[in-house]
Amino acid sequence: MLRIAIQAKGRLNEDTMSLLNDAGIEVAPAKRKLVAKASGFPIEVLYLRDDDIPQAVHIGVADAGIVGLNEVAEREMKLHEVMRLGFGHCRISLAVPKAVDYTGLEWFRGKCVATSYPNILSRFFYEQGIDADIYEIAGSVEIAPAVGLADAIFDIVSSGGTLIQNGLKEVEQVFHSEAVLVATPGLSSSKLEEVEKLKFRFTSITSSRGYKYVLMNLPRQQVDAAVKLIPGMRSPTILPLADPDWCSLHTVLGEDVLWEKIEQLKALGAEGILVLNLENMIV
Ligand code: PRT
Ligand code: ZN
Repeated sequence: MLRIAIQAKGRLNEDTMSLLNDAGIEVAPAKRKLVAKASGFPIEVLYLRDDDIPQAVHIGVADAGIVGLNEVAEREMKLHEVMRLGFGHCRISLAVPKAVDYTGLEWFRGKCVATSYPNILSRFFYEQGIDADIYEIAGSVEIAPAVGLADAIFDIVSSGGTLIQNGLKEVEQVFHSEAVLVATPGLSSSKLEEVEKLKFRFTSITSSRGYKYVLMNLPRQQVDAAVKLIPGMRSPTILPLADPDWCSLHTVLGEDVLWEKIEQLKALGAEGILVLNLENMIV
């Protein structure tokens, strides 16, 4: 039985729960319980604060965990990174008051920077040869410059709205993060096998994201032209129809090209076009 640590509540919780669910793993949500049994996979879920997940996985209280890369990097714990999960994207950036005439990293020399990520920041400043003071605060980092606690901040940015609201501007993107599946280094081979099975399920879900399954009827004489339109390795499936002049074409299309391709296929005479969601793609 594998024990996996996930965020009890917060930004990663919902996406983590739906990933587990899409992978056929049903688990009771965190209420007052710290540990919940799941069905559909031999797994137990440990609900924790995200800050505590890297250590729990490091010491083996949990065999695996789903957490932001930022937390793993900040705790400086050696963990086995199994896969990136494609959600919880954000960056950790240096930001300064809007009015600052920022000319480059040199600006930070001798300045005081407030952050909840002192380790990532001090590594960065060390690598860049910048000597600055790092002031660690747990929350509401973005208000530090306005109240005179610091000259600048180093904090998570996603849309950038919080910085703007606080009269700050992003000047250096230092660290890019997303949710990752991590495991305890040196797991037993049977547990590692379970982690690999989990990875297989997650990969089939993350691979299908951004794609649609498209099917349509097409005049048979247009098949060659249609095949040329459809990109790359995902060669379409062509099936005969009762009417010999027509066939049915099935393919997988990326959402970025979906509408453009559909318009082109329509121009070739495609009819009865269906666009379906893909749940899994075993690649
Ligand atoms: O209670 P617990 O300790 O578990 O949660 P938490 O409050 O420490 O973390 P939580 O739930 O806020 O975030 C969990 C993880 O989500 C982070 O560690 C990141 O990996 C990821 N993530 C993705 C984010 C954001 N996007 C994000 N925008 N974490 C925080 N923010 C905050 C940021 O701190 C800032 O205040 O959102 C604000 C900036 O957002 P924008 O969109 O205004 O730029
Ligand atoms: Zn936290």
